[in-house]
Amino acid sequence: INLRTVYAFAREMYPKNSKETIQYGTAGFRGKAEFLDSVMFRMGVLATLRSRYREGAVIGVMITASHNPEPDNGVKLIDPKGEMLESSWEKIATDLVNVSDQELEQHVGQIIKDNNIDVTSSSYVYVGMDNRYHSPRLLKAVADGVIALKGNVREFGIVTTPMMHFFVVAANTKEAYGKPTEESYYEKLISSFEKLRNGRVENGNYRNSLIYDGANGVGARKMLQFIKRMNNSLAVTVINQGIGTGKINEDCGADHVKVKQRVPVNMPDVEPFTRCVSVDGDADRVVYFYTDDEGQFHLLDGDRIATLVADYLMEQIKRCDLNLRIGLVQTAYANGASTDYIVNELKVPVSCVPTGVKHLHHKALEYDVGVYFEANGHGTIVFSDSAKSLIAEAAKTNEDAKSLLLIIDLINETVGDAISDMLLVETILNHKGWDVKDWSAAYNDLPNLQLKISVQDRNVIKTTDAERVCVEPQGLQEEINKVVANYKRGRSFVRPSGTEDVVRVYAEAATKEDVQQLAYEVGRLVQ
Ligand code: NG1
Ligand code: ZN
Repeated sequence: INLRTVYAFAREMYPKNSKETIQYGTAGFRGKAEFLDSVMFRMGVLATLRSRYREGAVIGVMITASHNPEPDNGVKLIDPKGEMLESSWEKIATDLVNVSDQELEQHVGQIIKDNNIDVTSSSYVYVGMDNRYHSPRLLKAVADGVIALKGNVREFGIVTTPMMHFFVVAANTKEAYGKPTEESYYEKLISSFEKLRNGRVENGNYRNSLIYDGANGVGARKMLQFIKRMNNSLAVTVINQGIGTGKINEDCGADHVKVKQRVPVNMPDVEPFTRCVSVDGDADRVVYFYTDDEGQFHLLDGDRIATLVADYLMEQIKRCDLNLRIGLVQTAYANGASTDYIVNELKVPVSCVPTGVKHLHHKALEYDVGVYFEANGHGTIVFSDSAKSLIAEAAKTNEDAKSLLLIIDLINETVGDAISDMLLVETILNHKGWDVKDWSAAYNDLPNLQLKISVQDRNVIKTTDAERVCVEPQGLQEEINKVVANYKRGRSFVRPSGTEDVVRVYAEAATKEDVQQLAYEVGRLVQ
């Protein structure tokens, strides 16, 4: 391998056109698409090196900016077991994308040397993208990065983020998991879903129809594929399909519905209490919502999904008479009412970790059954190996344990998967015979609000205690405490976003008026 080629490719085709330092953040690199060509090329290079470092295991590259607006794009790397890129390599990634074109050749040489990488060994990179109009161009840049190092690349075209994670795991774990193909992904989810339904499409208050907001993204396209392959087990109406002028995530999608607490555009006229879901631009987040008979909007967010799932799994585990430790993981954005419900009603251990699924995932692995969700709808459930073998053993004689095995198959354990999570919620609601009213009855969300504040340098804000306490700038936390103390059930915190150039303010309080005032007052302290 001649590293001159890397430099030549970079200079000729993917020159670095931005001087701003960018960081591998909560979800990889993100920014305006026009500045990302060189980043993508270099990530193709890095993915190849990572694959060689991991003895030829498949590494995934996903091109997406998730819930960000359409002009943005981004890239994240997927490690061999489907997890997010190991944190020590995040730093390598950050350094690599920030060096100048002139330094590139030498810098790549240094990475190879520091990590003892055998550049003659084989490597495999899988790459996929969302349906933003600039994604194909950026995908080519990633592929060229792989080619510059004489690696192997397989392009998957337009796929969801969780599908990419599935492909990587399927490729690296030869047996059991399925093939690394789109068809195999559909087959795995649909067959377990339909076996769990067992022909019973409706039950009690549960109806099998729902509205699905695809955010004009890849989640819409893939849901249409699901519908084609399902035997009418679920009647899904897809809105914001990404056909026509609608922009990705614009006035629609999971982030819009969650943050604005409002229905998406193009909502058809439906009966009150109709179950609706919104996914985000790369379909790794899902939230439910409905409108009541007074036209009032109601959100059933990630906290709601987590509590529903934990409650159901506990019940199933008890019925199977298995001794498994179940735990829940949340972030500071979790509604206080949901945490109270978990502690007082479910009586399940619950922990709070910093924002970003890698933190949640990591913590969830400490339990036999770890349920983790961000309030925004990003999450999944992980089962330890020993839990899986206990359940499999029990399934030989016990029907409930058999269903649990199917539930495990339905879950995309590698990462939050909007469609898989939705099918899981549908399964549980059907099992319980619940409609959205029944589901909502568990607890009442405290009114809450999120603000984005633009500041000169968001990184002057430093936090601790899972981001709930601000340690810098000095004195800010005391000010926040003083304000919060004036509100019944008040809670508020601030932190710099890892995906946008803003400081986020979160507030919750006993009433809507209070929460608005509280968020405003805390926002003023930050400005
Ligand atoms: P930042 O921008 O760091 O707040 C957002 C979400 C995260 C996570 C990432 C990745 C909130 C408050 N934050 O991160 O939970 O989903 O995007 O997509 O929802
Ligand atoms: Zn996403």
